[in-house]
Amino acid sequence: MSNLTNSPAWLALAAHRDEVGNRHMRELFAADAERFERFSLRASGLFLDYSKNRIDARTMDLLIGLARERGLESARAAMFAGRRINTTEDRAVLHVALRDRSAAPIEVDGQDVMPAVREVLERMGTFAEAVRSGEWRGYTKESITDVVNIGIGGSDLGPAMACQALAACGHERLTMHFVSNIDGDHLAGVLAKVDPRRTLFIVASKTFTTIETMTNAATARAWFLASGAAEADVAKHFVAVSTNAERVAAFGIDTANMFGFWDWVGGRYSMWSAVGLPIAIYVGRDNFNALLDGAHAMDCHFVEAPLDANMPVVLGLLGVWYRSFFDSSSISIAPYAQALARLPAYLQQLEMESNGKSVTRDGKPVETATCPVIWGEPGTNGQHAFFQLLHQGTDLIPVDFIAPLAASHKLADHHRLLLANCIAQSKALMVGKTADEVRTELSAGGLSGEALEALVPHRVFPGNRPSNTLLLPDLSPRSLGALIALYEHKVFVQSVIWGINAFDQWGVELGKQIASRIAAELAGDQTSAHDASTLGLIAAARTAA
Ligand code: G6Q
Repeated sequence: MSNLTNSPAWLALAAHRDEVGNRHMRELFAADAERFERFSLRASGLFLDYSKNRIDARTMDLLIGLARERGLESARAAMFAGRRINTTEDRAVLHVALRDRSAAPIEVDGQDVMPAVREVLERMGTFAEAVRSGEWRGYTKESITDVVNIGIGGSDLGPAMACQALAACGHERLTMHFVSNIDGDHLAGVLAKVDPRRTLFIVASKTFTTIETMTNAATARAWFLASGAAEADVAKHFVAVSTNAERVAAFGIDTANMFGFWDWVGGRYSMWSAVGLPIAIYVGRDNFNALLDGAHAMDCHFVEAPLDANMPVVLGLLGVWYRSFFDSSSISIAPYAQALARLPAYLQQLEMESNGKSVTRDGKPVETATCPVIWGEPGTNGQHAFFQLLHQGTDLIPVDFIAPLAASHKLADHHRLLLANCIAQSKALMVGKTADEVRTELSAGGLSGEALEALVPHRVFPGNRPSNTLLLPDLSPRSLGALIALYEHKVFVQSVIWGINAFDQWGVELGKQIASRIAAELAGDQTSAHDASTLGLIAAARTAA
């Protein structure tokens, strides 16, 4: 494969960028009555309007050409075929197998993984239904009312985000809690609210070595025993989700109460595995299956749809277009759904941990910028906070607007106003407001002369600010599954274009190693060689302790 930035497709895009990049979207819409139809797509129940982007038909042709030139189709085939595409960890990448609803085998090294996938899913479903029905009881024979998931990163963000998103179909008796931070305030806050006799702890850790999770789990276990329960009662209140049976047993959880998964499931791609147990408990087996169905439908679309009508491909390429050709260094995620409040944080990990890389798959420095910063807040809240910068700031920040068309609540009129705001923001970003429009508006308000002219520059909106709008029919498990799978594949598409490995995360290691050394040093009075700042901070922390 030729180098990215001197490949024919890249050079053509670079030349084309000036042509289309200098045109205003107002003009592009005026010149093409079909623009909305041309630049919108349906897939797996989702609707994507990408017409409010700084593109024309040729831009998309060139971007699709780039995807072909970079071998997207063969890379996609390699992932779905269970090849070890995560080369630095020598692992296959098969989160798609976790939600595969066909009867076809999926092999890793000649071994069909599907029987084990179905077996764990079946056990999860049975266990979830037992907790929901009240058949699973605590040591005083009471039903479970509170579920506390102890996990961090990939073992926390997916289930936490999904349980909040799907609260409308959550079990009435159950309250879900998620403890991730090693800051004792997090666990203490939850323990203060729950009754040990009616609480189920799920200790979720792929490795079962993560310091935050192991510390929180040990404290929760000690708290449970201190409440008057016996060792033998632990089995009724603690279950584990892990790939590491040995460590689970060593921690003191019976492996009969362990739900397994496999090294080919990356942490941030794991909510479809046993890591999704809190979701299955909260919304039930059928709804969890519907979540998997939605993701599988998106997988099929990603594999089957032509590249120019392929939603993850289009979304991924648009991201590359702004990152690489407009030097746009962040993307704002704006879910117009309070229940999706954790979605920006979830996507932050998915995108930034996957594609926040500076070397290519073969270890060479990347030739272009890679993953932008992902951030956001639910609308309409964001409008009253940072949207000012999106409209009139100096950076070009594309926005993904995400909205369910049907409300999950029955409150009159709220949803109409919510959707109106979502649509209005994408329009305002696109059309902006010209100086002449500002003048007309101000003079209609009675202003004239110097006073009017002094205000004009402040009230001009440049517009031409890009956005995608993703409409979900509703915030159902199926729609959520399709939405998350869409972003997973978007990330994969971008990694193929940039030539990086989206599935390792060596960047989180160094801090962990140094923290364990400093933790030991804070417990004693010896300090190893550090820089002056680190030594000073250790001394300050010792004083406080
Ligand atoms: C995800 C990352 C990371 C991981 C956590 C928790 O892709 O690898 O966020 O999920 O560090 O790891 P454990 O599940 O092993 O505790």
